[in-house]
Amino acid sequence: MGQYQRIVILTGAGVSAESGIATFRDAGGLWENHDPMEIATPEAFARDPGLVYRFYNARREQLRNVDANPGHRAIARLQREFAGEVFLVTQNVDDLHERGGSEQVCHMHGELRAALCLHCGARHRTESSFDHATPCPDCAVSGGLRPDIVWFGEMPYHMQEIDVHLARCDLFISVGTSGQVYPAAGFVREALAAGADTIEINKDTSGVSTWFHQQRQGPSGELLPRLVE
Ligand code: BV8
Repeated sequence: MGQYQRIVILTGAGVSAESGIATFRDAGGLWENHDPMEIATPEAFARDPGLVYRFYNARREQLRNVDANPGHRAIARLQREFAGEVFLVTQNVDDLHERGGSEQVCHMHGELRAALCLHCGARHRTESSFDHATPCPDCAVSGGLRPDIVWFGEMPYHMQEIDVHLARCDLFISVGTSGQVYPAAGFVREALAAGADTIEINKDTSGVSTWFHQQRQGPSGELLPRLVE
């Protein structure tokens, strides 16, 4: 890695899968007989808020029973020890990168541990379940708290910051993502346009594998520590 100055790492559900968290597509695609892709939408929240609150409360609850894995810890070590710059952007909404030791984590799809009040706009950290009846800790109004998660059809967070890092990186590493969801799936092309080398780590191939100079196939929990050592 010594030949690089500025690394961007993109992670997806495959990195958390090593901690036992089901990915979007490997989980047999159903949760309570619903397609997660159908639940992670503003329309689903408007149509059946209880289902959407239950979906995120269950996933937030699951965080109590899992821990960061060697893949998360390898990324955190690289961020600490690499002489140049490492920018970590994740599609994952769990807090496993933070629990693996990463201090800089760009959550482009939001976070399970955050709630957004639609009445006053305040964002709150929360490890507990909440729903329509839960009053906002700031404005005390109930009925306005939603998961602070970027749903399909909503603009991902921090896009300007991400684009700046992609435009100047010399190495782009994508780990554990199926390359099906945009704009994240298009980041490799931005990195290539910047002249960066590109490496994909995945247990299979992805929708964008052909855009990578290197494809390393296998579990991220094994391949990331090898990449970083
Ligand atoms: C937007 C939060 C614009 C929710 C998520 C048609 C064409 C192109 C694009 C679109 C289109 N129609 C609609 C769109 C846009 C849409 C999109 O891309 N849809 C797809 C489905 C076609 N995108 C959006 O809507 C985005 N917003 O475009 O906004 C805009 C512009 C202006 C103004 C307003 C709006 C917003 C997308 C964000 C949605 N929210 N997450 C939640 O978590 O509940 S996305 C969701 O999918 C998760 O974040 C997940 O991380 C992400 C992507 O999935 P992956 O992480 O890749 O996970 P997946 O299960 O798919 O794959 C796992 C991979 O890991 C696999 O490859 C597997 O092989 C690998 N793996 C498994 N185990 C391991 C492993 N690898 C290594 N080791 C292992 N052990």
